[in-house]
Amino acid sequence: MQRTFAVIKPDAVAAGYQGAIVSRIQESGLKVVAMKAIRLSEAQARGFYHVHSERPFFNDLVTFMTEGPIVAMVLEGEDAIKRWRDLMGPTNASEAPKGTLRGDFGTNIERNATHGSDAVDTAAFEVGYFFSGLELAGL
Ligand code: IDP
Ligand code: MG
Repeated sequence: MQRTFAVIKPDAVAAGYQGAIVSRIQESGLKVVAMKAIRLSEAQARGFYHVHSERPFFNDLVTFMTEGPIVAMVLEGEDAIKRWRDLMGPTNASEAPKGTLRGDFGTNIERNATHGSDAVDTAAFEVGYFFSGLELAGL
């Protein structure tokens, strides 16, 4: 069993795609073990994406991620990190195949509907950044 961190980004929440995206997660067999809607502050978004702080798109990314509420989730299943990345599709939503979440619900390389951890260590950091132990217990 593995856990990964997932986000429905502000573009997809504003468009009302939360329900469809959660359905696709559940249909894939991944279990939603924690979920909350929040609006990130600028500092919180910068902290979440700190690995990208030197990238040219960082400031735009922070602006995007703070423009409205997000839905943060912890997903569980065998090989959950890779399975969630596969369900999302490639980063650039304008090139993502139909049938992937980014292909179906995203717009472009920035406004791409969803986030997913890319490795065991980033999943651990991201789950802990958004959820306390109490919020993860008992499910
Ligand atoms: P990922 O979300 O597929 O793991 P990353 O390279 O980790 O992709 O980038 C994090 C997020 O930053 C992307 O999901 C996207 O929203 C945004 N992003 C990535 N590359 C670019 C870019 O070249 N221009 C604008 N935004 C980008
Ligand atoms: Mg990434």
